[in-house]
Amino acid sequence: MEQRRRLVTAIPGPRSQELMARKKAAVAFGVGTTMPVFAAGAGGGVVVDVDGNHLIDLGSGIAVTSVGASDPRVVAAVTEQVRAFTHTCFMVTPYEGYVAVAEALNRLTPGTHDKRTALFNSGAEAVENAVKIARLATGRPAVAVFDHAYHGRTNLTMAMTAKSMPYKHGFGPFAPEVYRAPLSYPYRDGGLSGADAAARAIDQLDKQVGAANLAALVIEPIQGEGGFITPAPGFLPALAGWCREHGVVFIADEVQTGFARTGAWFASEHENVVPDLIVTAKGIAGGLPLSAVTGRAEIMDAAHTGGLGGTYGGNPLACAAALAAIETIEQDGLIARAGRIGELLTARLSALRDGDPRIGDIRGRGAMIAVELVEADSGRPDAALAKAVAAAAHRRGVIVLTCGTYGNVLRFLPPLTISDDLLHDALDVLGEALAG
Ligand code: PLZ
Repeated sequence: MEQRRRLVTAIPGPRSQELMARKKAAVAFGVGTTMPVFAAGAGGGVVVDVDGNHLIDLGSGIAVTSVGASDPRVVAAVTEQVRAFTHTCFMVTPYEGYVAVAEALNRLTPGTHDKRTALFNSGAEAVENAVKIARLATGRPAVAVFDHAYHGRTNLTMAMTAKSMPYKHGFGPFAPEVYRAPLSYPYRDGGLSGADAAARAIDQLDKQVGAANLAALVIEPIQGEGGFITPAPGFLPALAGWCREHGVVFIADEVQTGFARTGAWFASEHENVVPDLIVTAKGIAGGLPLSAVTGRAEIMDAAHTGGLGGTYGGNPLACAAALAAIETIEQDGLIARAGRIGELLTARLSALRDGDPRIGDIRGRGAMIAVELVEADSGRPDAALAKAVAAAAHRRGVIVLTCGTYGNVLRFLPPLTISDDLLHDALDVLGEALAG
């Protein structure tokens, strides 16, 4: 696949417009799309649409295709597996791939303690299971989550997700015993130190819930949908320390930050935090649906036989893809590559910020970088600007996503296989889009 931005029609082209009309007639209105184009192929750092336009991919299908969307090792592994068998159900007649993925996750996740893993299909399903396990292991009901958090769209994870529109609006009532604490948000909390922000959160949880009632504290080490909010140093370790002291299970939701994305296997590692349980999905399986809960054996094994599972959890095709994706990340040095992508993005975005007060903040780690756009005079979130810049980039052939509680954050999550040339071209386009 040619690794170059090339537009041969307007965006969207005629074939995409035809398909969009069919979508409108056949697909539920609630399922939205970021781009008005339909994909025909994807790989490296490029998505090719049905009209033959080559678009630069700065989204990786929301942080999924870290090894690219058609890595030959993933394709070969899945092809071999699909010929052997597509499914038996691990709970009926198990197969080696599932066990091998569990072994790999036990090896790769932070900490040298004895670990166990259970596999599921989606990030939300894994988050739910992590909470189930923590409740059983502790015998406690309550769950602590944070402002701006995103954990999914199922009933329990909607309760855990902070933002109402579009994720929760009208879909209640929500699951009980979920309590929200204030986050560390250096750009907007007056530069509160990590330790002070943690003390504020702990004080609130202590007063309003009580540690003795808390089964788990669930946190994204860098918030994804919430705006790539990167807590001040010390925030995560202080929370983890408090959890340890009070027998609260510390659960890192690394669905978006995990699997090499931030320049480490897991974002928790940047602050030497060892979560009790760690939730993974997205980048784990080269684009196939797979998620996992990995953690301390004594917590994971609290659940009775038959208490955890699901028809498709750890599907053999997804497991084959995951093993190939892990091998690819290791063989191709993609963790270091994520770090270099972060340096390039940060340098180019910093240059754009000089002289442009609308770029309020640049943050994130590795290949997970964002800019928060604000009104130049007031510093208020500027969602309209983010929307306009994203739309202008889309028209010029760059797939870029927005996020944030206020919708004013542009986020960059390219495949780790993208070339420097494509990144520079995309940043040129972004500069033009910002210039209006
Ligand atoms: N936890 C940290 O980022 C998924 C959501 C896109 P699923 N983020 C993308 C959308 O609008 O639905 C996510 C996440 C974190 C959990 C999840 C949920 O993962 O695989 O989408 O269920």
